[in-house]
Amino acid sequence: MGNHLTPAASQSKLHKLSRQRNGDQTAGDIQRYFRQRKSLIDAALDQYLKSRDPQISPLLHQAVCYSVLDAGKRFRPTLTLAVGELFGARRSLLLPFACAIELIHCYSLVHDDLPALDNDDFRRGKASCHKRFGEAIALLAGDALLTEAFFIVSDPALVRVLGSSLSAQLIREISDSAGMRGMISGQSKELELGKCEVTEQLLEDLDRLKTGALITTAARVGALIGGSTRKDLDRITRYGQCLGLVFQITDDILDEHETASDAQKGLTNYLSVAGKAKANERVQSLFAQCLKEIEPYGQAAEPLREIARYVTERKQ
Ligand code: GRG
Repeated sequence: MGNHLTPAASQSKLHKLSRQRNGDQTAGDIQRYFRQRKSLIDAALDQYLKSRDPQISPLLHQAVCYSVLDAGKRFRPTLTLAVGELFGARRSLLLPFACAIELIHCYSLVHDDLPALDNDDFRRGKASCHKRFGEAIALLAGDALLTEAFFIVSDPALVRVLGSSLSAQLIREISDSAGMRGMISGQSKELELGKCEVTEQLLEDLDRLKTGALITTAARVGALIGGSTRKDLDRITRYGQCLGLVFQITDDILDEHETASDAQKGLTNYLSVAGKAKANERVQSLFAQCLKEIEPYGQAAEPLREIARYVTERKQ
């Protein structure tokens, strides 16, 4: 597993980074910070997925690796690392959870692209999993990714270090946000949108589940592993909730052309209901809320500030 970083070293690195943010090389430093986190996550994902267990069907293995490796922004696992590091969590404990959350995200993309749902031919700049491997294998690859996430975080060696109570809490939180109280419910509600009057509030509630739940959990997991206080956990939860909503609204804005053609088919999202000006306004106000939540952490929260800024201003 990746490099160990002790809580003290992690904090001092963050403080160093924060001090640098006031200097001249700020943008470059923060980019380096995120590039480093992404490489760590990519390396850990490689390690988890590339190991060749002879029991794994070669075609399934290929489809799983195809759907996860060598692409994706790794936004959710980066968030787990950044929050965890703020609270001095050990990176070796954060990485398995960060990777598990990314696997769940990848599974949701594979299943969402299937003809029964979004019917997308392309994902992450290449053919979607079902286009490359067929629907049956794509369905199984998604199932395998979801299951593998829980295999990784229930590793007895990890549970021994975290303690059974915290391990159970983390696993339950992840199941809760990915499952029928979270992401899946959001997706299911979206399928039913045509049956009722669609308001901005209704869409926000739906987006909080479909996209926001896993993002909020990605942040909370970092805080929980770092042993944050209840008050800090509540702050990070609110930060994650606002961030999740920003993520989905900016996604709707980025998909403006798709949104327009969806609207002709009677499909709605935040952009088509609220309009671009209001959607942008909402993004800015949520961004301000994100910043407010992490204000008490001062310079040490600079990576979280940059994550919020990145999501607010993102172009992809
Ligand atoms: C079908 C199980 C299932 C769930 C459906 C999350 C979801 C619910 C579907 C994924 C499709 C979608 C448009 C979700 C909204 C969230 C979103 C913008 C996902 C794309 O995430 P990025 O931009 O993708 O982080 P990368 O490729 O960078 O990881």
